[in-house]
Amino acid sequence: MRNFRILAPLFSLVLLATSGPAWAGGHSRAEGILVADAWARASKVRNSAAYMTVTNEGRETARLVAASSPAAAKVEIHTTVIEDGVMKMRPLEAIEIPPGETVRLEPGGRHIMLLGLGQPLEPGDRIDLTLVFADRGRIDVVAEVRSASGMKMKMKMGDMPMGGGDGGKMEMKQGD
Ligand SMILES: [Cu+2]
Repeated sequence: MRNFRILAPLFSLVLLATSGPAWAGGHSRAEGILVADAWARASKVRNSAAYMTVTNEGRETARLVAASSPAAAKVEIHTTVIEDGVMKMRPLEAIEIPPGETVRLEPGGRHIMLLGLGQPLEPGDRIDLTLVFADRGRIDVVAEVRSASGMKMKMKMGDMPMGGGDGGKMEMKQGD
């Protein structure tokens, strides 16, 4: 199994004990924010995406404004839109989580886009993610890599060739 931890930047607080049952499944909590069920889609191409749930346990709106990972050259916050029957991804400035609410990042919706992977993501791998929240600091998360075939996707739109697990078939449109 590959281990991306060796690439972790210095600011990473790496609590990733060794492998084994001690790992609790990608739950991290800080500054009134709980991140749970973090996972990333297995990919044999240069890009992939990570998903999770983010719960705001604070009294004010939380804003996820950036993310990074030692596993990818660039990490962006994306949403998914459908235009003319075609699924497209768009960068987002931020994801807002109202107090007391949980926002789910999931396939077909908002996600953490991993661009320029250093190496393919194989099921069972784990990657570090750092989420940056405005006014609340950073949260380090471990995302387990899962195969796309295990996803419960309901995206049979048009002739879009979903599935197959390479994650590289979505059309990307930057900006605008
Ligand atoms: Cu994306």
